[in-house]
Amino acid sequence: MASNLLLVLAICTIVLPSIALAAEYIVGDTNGWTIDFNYQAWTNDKVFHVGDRLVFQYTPPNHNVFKVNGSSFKDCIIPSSNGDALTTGNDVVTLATPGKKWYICGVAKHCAEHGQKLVIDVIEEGPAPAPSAAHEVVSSSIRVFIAVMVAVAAIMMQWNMH
Ligand SMILES: *[C@@H]1O[C@H](CO)[C@@H](O)[C@H](O)[C@H]1NC(C)=O
Ligand SMILES: [Cu+2]
Repeated sequence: MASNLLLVLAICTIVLPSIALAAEYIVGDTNGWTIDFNYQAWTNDKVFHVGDRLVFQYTPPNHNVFKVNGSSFKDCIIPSSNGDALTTGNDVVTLATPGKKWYICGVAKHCAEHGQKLVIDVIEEGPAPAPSAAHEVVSSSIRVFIAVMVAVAAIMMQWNMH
């Protein structure tokens, strides 16, 4: 029985941290989604992975969120259909695919004159060989090592009980 528990722990040691790796980002942190904030600077120290989430926080109807393409982003072209906008004030966007993603505010001239626009580059999750991912590779090796040690302990306990 005790060894079964340890085996479950060993599995959790491997599986749970992988799930927890999906990050959630409050866009602009405590500033939220607003005008006259440098979202480009906000992204500088962040790496966005597939599965991560963006949360746009604001007081509706002061702002909204449109996902647009690169050219609409550059020129702040607001889509004509308001139905395409996110408007709850707590808009959660799951980053489902890799590549560049562009978001703008469609209210007044917030995008064109107040910089309320966000562009991010989403990278694929997995064993990325990029140097910036090196620490993640190391930490997952440590997780596997811990899991193996727990499993070995479980097997030894089983022997002792026989
Ligand atoms: C970008 O989106 C706009 C508005 O939906 C559209 O008119 C335009 O053709 C798109 N541009 C590209 C390069 O896809
Ligand atoms: Cu706005």
